[in-house]
Amino acid sequence: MKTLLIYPEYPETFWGFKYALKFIRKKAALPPLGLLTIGAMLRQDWPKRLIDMNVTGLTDKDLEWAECAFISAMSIQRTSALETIKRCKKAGLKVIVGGPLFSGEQDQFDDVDHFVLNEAELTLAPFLADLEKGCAERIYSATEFCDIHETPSPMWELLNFKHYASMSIQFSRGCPFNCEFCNVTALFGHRPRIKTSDQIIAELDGLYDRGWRGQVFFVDDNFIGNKNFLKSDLLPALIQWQKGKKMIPFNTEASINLADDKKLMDLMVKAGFDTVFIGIETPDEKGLTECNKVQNRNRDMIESIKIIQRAGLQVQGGFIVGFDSDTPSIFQRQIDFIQKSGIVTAMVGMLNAPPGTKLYERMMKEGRLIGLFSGDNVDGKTNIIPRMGLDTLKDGYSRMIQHLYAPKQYYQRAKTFLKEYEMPRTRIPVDFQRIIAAFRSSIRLGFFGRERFQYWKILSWAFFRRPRVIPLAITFAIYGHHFRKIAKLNCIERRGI
Ligand code: B12
Repeated sequence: MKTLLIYPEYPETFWGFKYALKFIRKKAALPPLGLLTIGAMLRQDWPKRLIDMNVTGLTDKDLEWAECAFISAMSIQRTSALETIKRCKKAGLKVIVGGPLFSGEQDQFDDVDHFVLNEAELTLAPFLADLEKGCAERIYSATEFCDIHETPSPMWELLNFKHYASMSIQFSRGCPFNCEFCNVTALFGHRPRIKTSDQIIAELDGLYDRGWRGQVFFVDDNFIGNKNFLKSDLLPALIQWQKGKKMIPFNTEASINLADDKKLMDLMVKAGFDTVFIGIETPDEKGLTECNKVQNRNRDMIESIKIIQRAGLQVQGGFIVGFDSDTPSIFQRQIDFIQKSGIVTAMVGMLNAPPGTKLYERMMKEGRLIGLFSGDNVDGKTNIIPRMGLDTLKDGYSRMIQHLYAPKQYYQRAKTFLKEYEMPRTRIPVDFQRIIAAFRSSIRLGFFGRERFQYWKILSWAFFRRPRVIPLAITFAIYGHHFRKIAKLNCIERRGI
């Protein structure tokens, strides 16, 4: 069966990096790993085409060629997913969908032929078997979690690498913690399930052998869910794998207790990790208790962040305002915390209740749910009625993001980080792409940008004090440009201008 694997378009978002990608002439930050994995699970003799609509259009020719479409999406891609499903149906294709968007919203997608939900490792084979017998049902779902030792390597050959800023691989699924607002445990379970080191090395080899030399994102919910295995098995294997190659930089997501394990941090840095995203959420102990963020409680979080930065890992952070215990003073406290932490990429969102979370259930019981979760927790919208009042929350939030991404504060934060950061010795050499990006940023930001003063100030500081961090300073400048655009866009949308 001729198959299209389609990833709908996402709107402009914080993590979409649309305005930053332009500097390096890339079209998307990351590939659709779910679809590449599905591709490897379908029959080998089915001809397949990947259409990531974020890098290429879905043409009528594609639709004429195909017999069926497998579509994957997050909630944020809802609009494009609906349009795409309609087009596929009109072209007479069988439409099969899966991924986070479809797990709780089947009633909104009348045109879909088959929902293959939860982890495809469990639901795809029964669906395909029934399809072959001509008796496929409309919905396939699972209540268990799969063994990811069985997960095949992504079908990299479907991908045109040149459009992407980074590649991604997945080592584990699930998270040992239970934060009230997060749907990871509902989607992927509480016990982290891990792949073997051999699986990971094979996936990396697949990328490397096809010529990929750039960043690789380990898209784990919490990379350090099984620390013993990391220290005794995976990280030594990665260190070995990097030998004789140009260092391939890795990044991932982890919990803040990473700071408590010096050996783990050192091994991660040695293996090539340079950045971790951490859910910090709030400096307020009451807020942390409320959302059950036990791993962040009773610790000096600023100090933990600095420990990680000094170990050689950049910390990116997620922050939330709008907890029941928050008072209007929270906005300034968050600003002060973020500025002091040197977290340059600070994703600040309003508390939202995604379906499937404990928070969603609580809000439902309390009669405080208002509408659908937009799928983007940093768009200045929420689907709950906050205790402090919606207007107070929105105003405080708006002021907060304007302040945090304003050139002066943003570059100040970057400098705080660059001073603290213990840059690992093993860095990738400056490549052509970076040189072009540096040139473009100097024109776009250094001459025409409203940040031009700050731009040259940080570069001259780096030039005289820490020349090795210049490439990073330029990267931050480019990210800052993107964040300001997104912040502005969200504010304009909210005010209905
Ligand atoms: C990597 C990642 C990203 C990457 C981008 C991914 C991409 N290709 O664009 C980045 C960092 C950019 C990102 C950003 C965001 N993300 Co994100 N992200 C993830 C993460 C950590 C891993 C996804 C992944 O690659 N998994 C590995 C693959 C193999 O698994 P998978 O995609 O789930 O696919 C499996 C099944 O779902 C199923 N399946 C999937 N698709 C299909 C299709 C068919 C037809 C079938 C049969 C089966 C099937 O089978 C696969 C194998 O089991 C997940 C969390 C998670 N653990 O999944 C969150 C997650 C997907 N992200 C989420 C969110 C909310 C976001 C943001 C909106 C956050 C924000 N506020 O900005 C942004 C928006 C993105 C944008 N571009 O605008 C949510 C989505 C929730 C939802 N209901 O939509 C998740 C689940 C995290 C969470 N805690 O809630 N994200």
